[in-house]
Amino acid sequence: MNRRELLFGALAIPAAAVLRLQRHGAAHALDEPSGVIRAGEIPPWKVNQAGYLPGAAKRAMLTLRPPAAGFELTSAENDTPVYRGRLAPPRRDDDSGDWVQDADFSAFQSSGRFRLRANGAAASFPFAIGAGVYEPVFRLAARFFYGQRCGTAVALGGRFAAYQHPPCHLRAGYDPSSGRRGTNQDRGGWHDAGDYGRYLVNGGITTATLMWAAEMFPAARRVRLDIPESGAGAPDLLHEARWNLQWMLCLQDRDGGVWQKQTSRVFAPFIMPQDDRMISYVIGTGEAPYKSTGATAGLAAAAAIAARLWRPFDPAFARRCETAALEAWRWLRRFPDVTFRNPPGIHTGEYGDPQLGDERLWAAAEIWRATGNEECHAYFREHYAPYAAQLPRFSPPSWGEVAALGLWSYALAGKSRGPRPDPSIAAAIEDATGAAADALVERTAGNGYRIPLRARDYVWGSNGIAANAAMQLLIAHCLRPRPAYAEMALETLHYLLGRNTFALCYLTGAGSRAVQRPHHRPSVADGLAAPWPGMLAGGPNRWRQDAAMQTFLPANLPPARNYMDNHAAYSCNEVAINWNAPLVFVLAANLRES
Ligand code: G3I
Ligand code: 9MR
Ligand code: ZN
Repeated sequence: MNRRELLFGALAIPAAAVLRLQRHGAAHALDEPSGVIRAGEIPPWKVNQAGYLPGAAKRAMLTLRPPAAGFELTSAENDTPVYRGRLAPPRRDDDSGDWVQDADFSAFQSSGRFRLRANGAAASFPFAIGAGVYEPVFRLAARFFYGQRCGTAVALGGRFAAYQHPPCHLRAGYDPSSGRRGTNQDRGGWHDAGDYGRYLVNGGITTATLMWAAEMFPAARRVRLDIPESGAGAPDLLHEARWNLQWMLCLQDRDGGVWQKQTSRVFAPFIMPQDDRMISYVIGTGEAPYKSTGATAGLAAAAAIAARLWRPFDPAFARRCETAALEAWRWLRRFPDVTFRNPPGIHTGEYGDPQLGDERLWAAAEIWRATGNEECHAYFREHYAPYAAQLPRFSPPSWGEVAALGLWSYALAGKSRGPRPDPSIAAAIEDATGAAADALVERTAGNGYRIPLRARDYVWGSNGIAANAAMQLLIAHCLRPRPAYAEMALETLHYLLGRNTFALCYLTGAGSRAVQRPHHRPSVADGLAAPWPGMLAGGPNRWRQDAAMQTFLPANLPPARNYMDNHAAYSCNEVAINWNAPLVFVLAANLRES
């Protein structure tokens, strides 16, 4: 055992802990145990490191003992003060344990680069105020998906030219759990996360979120992402979503059902994708009907959205998607409740969901909206009510809880062309959505860092929960505009981009102090110092579901502090397509029109 593995900064790691790590199979990953963020190294100013919009509310947080009275905004070029304000009295943020003072400089609306200063504190990182501050961040976060492409060569180009790989995962076959045997030609899609698996359920919500962003925000259709399809006649963001959707269509069987995933049988080690020579197997439930309801509903919903949005650009592809969605629906009527658990011998991600009523509801809503299909409309009318009633109590949508997406799509249909929703149902959904959004607004205003997360939301993927909450507010804003909804969505963006207890930008490649060591195989294996850009880390997870967090983090941290920037800590520092997508959505909503 390497002596370095036994030492962790000033902390000596007991040999027993390292052994425990080895048993978990993670010791190889801990060649350089670092990434625990110590209180003394955290800057006192917490700002959105990417910047603020001139006309929007602008707040930063200061954590300083003893507290300061006033603050200054100074030019980042010559340090001239341009604005002075009073700091709010310190308030305790229970989830992080911080005493936080608000610096509100909303009244200052000029563009430029600035810093915040207060007596007794080092100056903040420089940040921009400008109408276009989120466009480069949007591009970064949206191009993440291109970097996750599987089965093809990837090259980020430009200043990221070093980030590239040749085609990967070209060997495909059927695992016996799929009910089939032999090889197949199923390729493409995106690597799900830090692993190289591809999963239908997660692909469904992710492609849907990106397609909605392209549909709802004209500016998001304009930004060029420099992907192979750029300039090919449709918005780049739609093309990117289509890349994954085409792979999802490959996983639909002739009977309309869809297999759960295509992965190797175990996770690959930390190697580049082209070096992972394991076969990517189509994996099923292990017994008839082999396909799963969650995967089939995910494809049905996403393909229905694609059918609707691709009609003007590529009618043939739109028809193919419509047929796939309708065939998936027929399968769902036969098999409404086939849950998925990993069959014996399969150890990759599960995305197993025991409750599938919300998936069926979402599929019905999207198919009806895309086609006017009467059976789907009837299904939706019969089943929506309990979900609408619970909406104000739901967490934001996630891979396992998609009822809200179905409800919103139904109500949003009233605002666009196509089949008309029943007005009383649409109104009930709008009411519930408003009540849910009001609760998020209230939580945001009451939270020290102005986010809607509660202590119990610091779970695996908490940053995804935050981003989805912001998306939820923006959808509420589309249905029933209220300035507070759009404002509070921005507050969560500030949190993700640096205005948090660690003064850490959770998006790689953005800001001044961003995540350095995410759980992402190419970032570890490529030998480059900086990780791949544009990736949102999972975020604080109070349950510490990996050996690195359990071993290296001090005991009894407040919920929001359960995070370390180490690639072995996959339960707080992995990246994933379904967390990046709502971030892209929120950034899309805040692009400048031009
Ligand atoms: O919400 C509950 C909370 O109520 C409960 O108190 C708490 C304590 O157990 O758990 C919370 O649920 C957590 C859930 O994520 C929240 O979505 C579970 O603990 C946690 O185990 C679960 O983690 C999932 C993880 O896979 C492990 O299955 C993540 O949602 C999911 O995003 C993640 O997905 C993985 C894929 O399997 C493989 N590819 C990478 C991807 C990202 O890490
Ligand atoms: O890399 C895997 C990641 O994508 C998953 O989210 C995580 C939980 O399923 O597992 C990771 O793989 C680890 C495995 O579970 C245990 N052995 C070490 C693997 C890499 O750290
Ligand atoms: Zn691949």
